[in-house]
Amino acid sequence: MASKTETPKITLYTSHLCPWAHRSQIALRELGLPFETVIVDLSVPRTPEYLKINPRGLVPALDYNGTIITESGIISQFLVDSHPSHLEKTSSEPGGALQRANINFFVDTWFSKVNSLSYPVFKLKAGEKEVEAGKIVDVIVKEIEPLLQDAAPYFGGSEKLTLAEVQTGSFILRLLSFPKYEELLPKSVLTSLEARAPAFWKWANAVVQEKSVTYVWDEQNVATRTIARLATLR
Ligand SMILES: N[C@@H](CCC(=O)N[C@@H](CS)C(=O)NCC(=O)O)C(=O)O
Repeated sequence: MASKTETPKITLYTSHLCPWAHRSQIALRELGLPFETVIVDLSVPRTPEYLKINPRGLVPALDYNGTIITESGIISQFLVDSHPSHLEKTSSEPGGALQRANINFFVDTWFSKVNSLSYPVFKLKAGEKEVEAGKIVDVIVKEIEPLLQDAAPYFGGSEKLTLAEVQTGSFILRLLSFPKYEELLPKSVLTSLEARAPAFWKWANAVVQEKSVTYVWDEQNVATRTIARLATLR
């Protein structure tokens, strides 16, 4: 592998529809690393070539100087560890171990408590979502809001994005965009979050303004395809 100062040769296997792959896109752009993009068409079976790259057949997969790394959370952490930056301190820097623990706790809380509630709500029919969507808001108020009290505007008082936003940003985009489509989430999610989780609301709205978060985001396309896919599941 290249030393930290050399520019690595990177290829990202991705789909711009996938929130997990989107995490890698955010990390690479925020680190300013040049990379090639290979779009994997998820609407057809994976090719034997791609299954050699990622035997699980999932995106994202990262080729970093010829070594393949998979699983989006691990890819982001690897990139951040290989290229020290504003995204996260190293564990040996003063305050680094604690910052890393705090970011890990935030990301773990988002995925274990909030994100896990989202897909069951998407799958319900429009008109049946209000109560279950309210539970997403309740969990954000209880679990996430206290962790963002010092956001300025980003996690832990950071002026710039951190690994916390890299790992969650693509899901924040969806949470703030999907209430525009009643087949996905009710509009009340937004009004409730603004009223009941002001720190989250301010933070989330800053996250979705960032170019590194939005540069591969095509809201209309993602929403339309998600609605179509959910219709086949019901
Ligand atoms: N845990 C994996 C999840 C990746 C994942 O679920 N990717 C989806 C697209 S969003 C995928 O590749 N699905 C394969 C398919 O739809 O056939 C990660 O974080 O990288």
